[in-house]
Amino acid sequence: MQVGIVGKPNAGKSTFFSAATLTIVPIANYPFTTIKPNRGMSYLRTPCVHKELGVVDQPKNSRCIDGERFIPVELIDCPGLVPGASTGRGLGNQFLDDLRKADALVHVVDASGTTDSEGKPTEAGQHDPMIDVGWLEKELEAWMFQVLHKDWDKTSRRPNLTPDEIATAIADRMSGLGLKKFQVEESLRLASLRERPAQWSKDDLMRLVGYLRKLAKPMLLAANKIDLPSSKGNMKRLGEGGRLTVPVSAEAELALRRAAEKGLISYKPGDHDFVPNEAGKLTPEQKAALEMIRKQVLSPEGVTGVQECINSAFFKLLNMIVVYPVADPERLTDHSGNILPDALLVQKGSTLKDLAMKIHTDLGEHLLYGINARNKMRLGESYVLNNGDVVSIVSTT
Ligand SMILES: Nc1nc2c(ncn2[C@@H]2O[C@H](COP(=O)(O)OP(=O)(O)O)[C@@H](O)[C@H]2O)c(=O)[nH]1
Ligand SMILES: [Mg+2]
Repeated sequence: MQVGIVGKPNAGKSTFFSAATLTIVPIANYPFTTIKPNRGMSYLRTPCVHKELGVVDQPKNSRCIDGERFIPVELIDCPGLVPGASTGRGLGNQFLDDLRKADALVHVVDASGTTDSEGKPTEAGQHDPMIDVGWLEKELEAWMFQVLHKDWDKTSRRPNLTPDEIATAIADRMSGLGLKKFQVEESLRLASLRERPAQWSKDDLMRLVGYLRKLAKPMLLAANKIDLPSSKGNMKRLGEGGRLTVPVSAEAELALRRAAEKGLISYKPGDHDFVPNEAGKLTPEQKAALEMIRKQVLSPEGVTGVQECINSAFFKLLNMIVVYPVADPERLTDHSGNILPDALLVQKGSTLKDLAMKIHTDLGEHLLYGINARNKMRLGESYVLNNGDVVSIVSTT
């Protein structure tokens, strides 16, 4: 699963991306250097189960710091969008390739209103960030509509199309944008479109595309530049309309991570505060800058919001949960004796069988049963996993 960072120029996408992918502690098995210029690894942060289970863990695929598990995830910094991008303005279609790969989107909005729709500076607070939310969603839908509409006459006029054939045809057409057939089926249902597609109006198709966007590219708003005073008034309105909205200061998070990387402060992504390591090491300027972050962001907001965006994208938009597979349910180890080595992300609703298949198809195909490491109860292959489950998988191999 990958999350794309989208928004207009100068909203703070690259600052957000740099902050989110600046890793304070490397994880050996992962290439933490940026994968491609606009790709990088970030972490999810979740309370680790090791304390509750009374063990000291030896994580392999993730890291555990002060009882918090940090699990690697992939981020894409998408090129900036401007109104009319779907008709070729700005970078135009270059965006589509990144969009295709993203399973969910973080829309970085300049909540301070200090840049216009094109990202050019305006007087503080002059631009209404709600306008940016509206046009960006419209642009995404315009793109999807173009893809769907291409060859639509030919597709829709095929005789005697069943609802299933309609869904297949649309899913095939839209597969380039990463849409899945089940998402198409759900969108058709929500749009009350079933049969005779040749008779669907443009409005019908636009309605369909609206649902497709929400299902296939779920999005949250990162209301950025919350450190600027003009953001405060806009925050409330951004939250209206039911969109998941997180107040963010990408710049504050970047500064905190850089200071932590240099060993100047103790700070983990998502912490409510930082602790200067040796006060003497901080220059007066650095000290003042960090105090400012505390005063403008951490004290009033609680956190910088970057970690919350990453967590929300995976846990809320993509409905992921964390499970800990182990080979030995008594000692909670893998075959090499590492305690709670892996924290895996799976979709809510996944079964034990799904987990086994994800770890290895061989394990999935030869699955006998599972063991819940907490109570040593046996689990059938259709057992639905819960967040924080520690399970051992027993197979014939
Ligand atoms: N005050 C403030 N400025 C920010 C914040 N995040 C980014 N910026 C500034 O906004 C400008 C554009 O940022 P950038 O990340 O390059 O935007 P992008 O074009 O969307 O990638 C830069 O001058 C950043 O320093 C923030 O949280 N607060
Ligand atoms: Mg940028």
